[in-house]
Amino acid sequence: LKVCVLGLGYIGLPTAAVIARTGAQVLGVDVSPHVVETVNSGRVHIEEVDLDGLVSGVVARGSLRASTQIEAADVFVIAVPTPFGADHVPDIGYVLKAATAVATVLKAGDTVILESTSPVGTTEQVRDFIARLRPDLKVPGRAGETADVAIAYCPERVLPGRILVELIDNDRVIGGITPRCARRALHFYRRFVRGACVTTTSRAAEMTKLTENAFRDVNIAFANELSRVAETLGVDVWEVIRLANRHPRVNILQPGPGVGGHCIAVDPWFLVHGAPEDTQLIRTAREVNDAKCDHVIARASALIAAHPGTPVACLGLAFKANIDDFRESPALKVALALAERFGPRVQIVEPYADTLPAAFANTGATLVDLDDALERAGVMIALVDHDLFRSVPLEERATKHVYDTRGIWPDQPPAPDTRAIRLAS
Ligand code: SAJ
Repeated sequence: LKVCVLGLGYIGLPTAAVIARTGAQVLGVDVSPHVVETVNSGRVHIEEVDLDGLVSGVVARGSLRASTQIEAADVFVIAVPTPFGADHVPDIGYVLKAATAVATVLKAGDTVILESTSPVGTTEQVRDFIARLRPDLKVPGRAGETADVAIAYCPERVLPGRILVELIDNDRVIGGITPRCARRALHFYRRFVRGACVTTTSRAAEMTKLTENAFRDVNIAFANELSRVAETLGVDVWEVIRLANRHPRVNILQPGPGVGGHCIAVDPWFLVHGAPEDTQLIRTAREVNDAKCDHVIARASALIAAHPGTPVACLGLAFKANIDDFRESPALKVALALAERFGPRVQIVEPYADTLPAAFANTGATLVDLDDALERAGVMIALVDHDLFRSVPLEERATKHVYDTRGIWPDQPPAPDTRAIRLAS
């Protein structure tokens, strides 16, 4: 079996490597010559648990290679980004570009699978696109009709940090343009997926993926809203959530400085865009989570301003705990806003960074290690729940003015002045 994976990012590269391990011949295609060169030398350009060993193994065995040029294959897996443009309008330009490339080498009997998170109807658009580019091939239309190629949607659902485990163990939703397309794609996923593979239509599969991430966003928004309410009422939100979660049917998520990453903060907008009149809750959840980040900036600024001249430690830049991914990170947004306002007073601790991101270049903020920060800083803003930060005992924090946006230190006595802080905005 020859498989071509388009896009060698956080999803495409692990997927290509896992398929290559099953013995298939895999070609990974990426627009970046740097990525192609890195993979061909058996190395990886992204951090993911155990990915380096897997990639070096399959490249050494000759089952995975990379190129900037597409080649003929039996199965094409499209795993390119689907960002949104102005006004949160989804941009499927990379998907259509990948489909154009596939169309140049597509032949009867092939299967095309879209994995990128996409607005409902995108897989049908890919089908129409291929039909226009390749009128010699019969694309799938109605159930029961024969077609030359199969086209399906199968969303990735893996969690960064657990990608290799979840690629294999998670259940997969496989949506065909027709039931035959779904069955062909199912046959492919069965090669490496241990979880259940459930077939449906491409539109239902597209909406399922968006629904999963919107569900999480709405639930995080609930927790973030509670944290604002608790602040106003002078109650410890972490305790309230712990207590409420003792109810057998209540399971509240954790408040934080906002929602980051490339998925949860983006995908709900695809639903809003698809049905703007019907998405008040989903849209509001997005707004609540974005506003939480601004609220944290205002509150942290007020705490810092209340202690003139005191060095400030911002703990964490990553978009969530224990990963090196800073994409769309609320922690980074908060730290940058504080660095821009308070300059060299701001020290940043991020165990997953060797240098500060370029955006901090002219702020005067510095990257320091945790010990230095604990020694010098009088104000501490905890932005990411990395294990390293959780491990700081109370005696190293007791004398500091702490704003713990993630609830990582339940034993931290509220600093007398944090409760009373008047918001700058
Ligand atoms: N967050 C909170 N409070 C929580 C949980 C998360 O503030 O209680 C924040 C995180 O700190 C982070 C953001 O939400 O900033 C997103 O983190 P996450 O762990 O919820 O999700 P991602 O973006 O790493 O991965 C999600 C997953 N989707 C779901 O759990 C429904 C993953 O399974 C998807 O494959 C991935 O999106 C994706 O690629 O779509």
